[in-house]
Amino acid sequence: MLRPVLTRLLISLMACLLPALAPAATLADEDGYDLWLRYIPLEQPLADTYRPQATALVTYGDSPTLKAASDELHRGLKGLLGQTPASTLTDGAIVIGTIAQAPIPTLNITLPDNPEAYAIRKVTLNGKSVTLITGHSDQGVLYGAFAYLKTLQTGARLTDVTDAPRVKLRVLNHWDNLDGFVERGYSGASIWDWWRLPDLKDPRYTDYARANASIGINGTVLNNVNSKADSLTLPYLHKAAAVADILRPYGIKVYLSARFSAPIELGGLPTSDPLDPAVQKWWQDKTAEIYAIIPDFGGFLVKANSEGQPGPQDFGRTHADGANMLAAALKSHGGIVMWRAFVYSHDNPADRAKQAYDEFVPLDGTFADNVLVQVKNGAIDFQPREPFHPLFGAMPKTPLMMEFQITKEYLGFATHIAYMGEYFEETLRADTGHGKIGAATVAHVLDGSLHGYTLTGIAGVANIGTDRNWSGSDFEQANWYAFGRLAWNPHDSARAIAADWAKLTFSRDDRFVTPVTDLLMSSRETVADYMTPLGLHHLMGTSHHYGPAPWINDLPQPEWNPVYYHKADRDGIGFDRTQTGSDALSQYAPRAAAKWANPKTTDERYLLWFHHLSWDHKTRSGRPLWDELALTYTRGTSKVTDMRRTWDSLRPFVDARRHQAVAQNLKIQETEAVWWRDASLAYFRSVSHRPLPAGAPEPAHSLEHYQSLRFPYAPGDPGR
Ligand code: GCW
Repeated sequence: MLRPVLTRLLISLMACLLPALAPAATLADEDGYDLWLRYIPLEQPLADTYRPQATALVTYGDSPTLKAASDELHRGLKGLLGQTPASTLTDGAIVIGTIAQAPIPTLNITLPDNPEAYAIRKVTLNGKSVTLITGHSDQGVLYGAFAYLKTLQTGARLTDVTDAPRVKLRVLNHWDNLDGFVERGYSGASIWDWWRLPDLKDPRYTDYARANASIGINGTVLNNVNSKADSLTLPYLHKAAAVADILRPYGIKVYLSARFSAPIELGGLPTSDPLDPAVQKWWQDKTAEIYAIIPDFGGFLVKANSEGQPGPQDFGRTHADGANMLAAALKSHGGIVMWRAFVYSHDNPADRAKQAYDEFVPLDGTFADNVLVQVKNGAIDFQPREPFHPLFGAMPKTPLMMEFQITKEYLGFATHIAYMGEYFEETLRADTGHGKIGAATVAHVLDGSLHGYTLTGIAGVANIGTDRNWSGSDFEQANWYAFGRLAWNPHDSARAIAADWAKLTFSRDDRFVTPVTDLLMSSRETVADYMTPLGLHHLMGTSHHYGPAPWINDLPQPEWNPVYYHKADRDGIGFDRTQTGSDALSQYAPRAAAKWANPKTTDERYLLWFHHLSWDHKTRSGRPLWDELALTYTRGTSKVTDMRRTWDSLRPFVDARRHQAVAQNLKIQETEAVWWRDASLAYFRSVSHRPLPAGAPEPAHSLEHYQSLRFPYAPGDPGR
């Protein structure tokens, strides 16, 4: 009696499992080079009316950008549908061209008033039923082509689409040095082979351009903000021009980080005082020289009077004096200045979190109209969690642009999975309190709608290098992808973007997409839990920023020491930024500040950022703060174990090579999460003198062991 039941059970179990396991046999190994542009054959028919027969692809107009669009569609359609389209107008054809290009005006398509807008429409042209991809500009058409291919690849239903970016400048910042080293780079060396440029025409540069254009990125700063003046010399300008030539058809402009002291270092002038006429002339001549070589040069990014970099304050001038001098040189050429607000000073005793606001708010309204002030997402430095920077919303007369960090200096480098899309979204959706509820988020500052900025921008510190998979790991690609999508539309959904990325990069199967999207969406919180729980910040090792070192207290600048940030002692922990402390809270508009003013009502993920509290402080769970801290660390580590399990269960949907690569990283992440927990708790226990609560395991090693660890060869460390 039992046997047939068991057999039936077994058969139905197999029936459930087999389809799930089926894909594995057929999945060819991939190395990640193709990113989200894999164009592998569509495994199931698409039901929608836009499914191309791939009979034809017709281009109206002729330009390098239209050629790039047409090449991409050829490549995509051939890969996805297995056929190379012809070029005659037939039913089912895809037609591309700008809205002004005959015969497209006859179709009366309307587009938003934005030069980069595009539309995809099912239309009848010369009696043929075709899919039209059009835009005001060739660049718009290119974006439409990528959007069309994305829809095919994700298996979405293609209805009429009209879209335009909400932000003008969508820019990558490479922290790449001229010798190939990438500051905070975890994916190999710089992709810019300055030595062999300008002769080198690396096909990788074209693929870089394709990948960036596919997510709407339209600018790239080639060199590190900690810059060398050499990048402004003629030979290096020719090298940058060679890169610009390759990127141009893809609508990507080249920018350079400019060293403020270049007039002294290159020009032999005694000063780089921005009010000195000879200095002004030097920059005007230099700028003219650049435009003669790179006619569509984007402009300069400047880190000045920050972490030892030269700047206008060396001559008693302000940041605005410095930015405006460069802006004047760029103005007639159409260039812009991105002036960074990442400033803090060792001789300023004020809370580091307050210094940029104090310095820049008084300058509001004094910057030239081709200057943007580039502000990091938070007031300290790309920590696993930071409240949004109080400058957002506080400079109504100065376009502020965002600086996100795509490369994960403080979130486990390229090894740990931490989906930055979710982090970016958290910042973008934060209510600044500087306007109507629902219309005054950080995203509304950036898209210009809150203060009527006409110049808008979002920058991201790139995570791209020479690694075959570009970003140091397959999952790092998600952060590059999400950055581009959110720069295009800062109101977009990080979850929807994660799902798209998972489909494009691995599999469209729901049994894969749902768990991977969930994994991505919770991954950054997991990292915050095991590195910097409850609003702690800046607890990592000196210089390399790899691993925990909350005990460091002997560095010359106070704010370089983790103890400056956590202030833990026998009685309690946390940085009091309320009125009784540094009062950094007062830099926020009242509505935003109110959320964080009282520890009882503060979202506990920000608790110790704003409050110094007794170890006995009762948290929302009812547990005392000490226990809550220990259990949050522990929760973080067990969530990494869950991530490993999830990934293991997804083996059938991923080629063996990439599955294994990710699995190996997750194993490292699990080990390092435990290290973070154990080292941090061993230290905080030595300060609090409290026993670990039930559920928080005893650290594997002594505190002295963790304190003795050294990492002289950590990647990306500028001090090594
Ligand atoms: O996050 C810190 C980094 C530095 C970086 C600096 C900055 C480019 O540790 O490596 O320098 O910020 O943003 O200027």
